[in-house]
Amino acid sequence: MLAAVSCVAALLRADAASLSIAVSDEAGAALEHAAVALVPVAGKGSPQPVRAEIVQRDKRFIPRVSAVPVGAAIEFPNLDTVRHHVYSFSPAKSFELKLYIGKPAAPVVFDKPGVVVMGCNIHDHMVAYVLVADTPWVGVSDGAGALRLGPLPDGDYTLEYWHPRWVGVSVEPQRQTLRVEGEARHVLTIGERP
Ligand SMILES: [Cu+2]
Repeated sequence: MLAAVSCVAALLRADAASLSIAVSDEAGAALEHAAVALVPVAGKGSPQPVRAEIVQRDKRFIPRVSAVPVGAAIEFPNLDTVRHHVYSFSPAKSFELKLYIGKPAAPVVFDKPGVVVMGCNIHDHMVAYVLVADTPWVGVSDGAGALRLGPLPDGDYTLEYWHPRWVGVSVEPQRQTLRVEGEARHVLTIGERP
C-alpha cells in the first residue's frame, strides 16, 4: 500500500509543473496572438498526434494564429458560401487545397517544425499562421497577452515563439532557454523585430 502511494506521488511530481507566460510589446501593452512552444532540452517532447481546425468564415481564417505539435492533422472547413483556395509555400509545410466549399476530404498533416504561413488564392487579405513545434506543450496568447502551458515535468526547456508582427521580417521562431520548476511564470517581450 505504501509503495502504491509513493508511486502515485512520484507520478504527480513528474507532471506537476506549469508555465504561465505574460506576453507584451516593447511598451508593455498585452500582446495577443503570440504563438509559443516549450520544447524540452533533454530529449524530445514526444508529441502525440493531435487534430486541430482552421475554419474559414466571413472570408477570414479562424483562428488567425495557431500552435500545434509536430504531426498535427489540421482540418480546413470552409463555412462560407464562396469558394476558397488555401495554400502555403512555407518550407515547413507546402500544400494546396484547391477551390472548395465545405470540408476537404483529408486533413493536412504538419510534419515538420517551423512557422507555416497560409493564404487564399482568391482573397488576398486572408492569412493564417501556424507554429509547428516538436513538443506537446504549445499555445497562443489571449487578448490579455496570457497563456499557460502544462502540466509538464520540471526541467530545462527551449521556449520557441513567433508573432505576426514579424511578417515580412522573419518567419523563423525565436528561442530562449529557461528552467521550469513548479508553478513558473515568465514575461515575454515581443518587439517589432525579433
Ligand atoms: Cu478565399
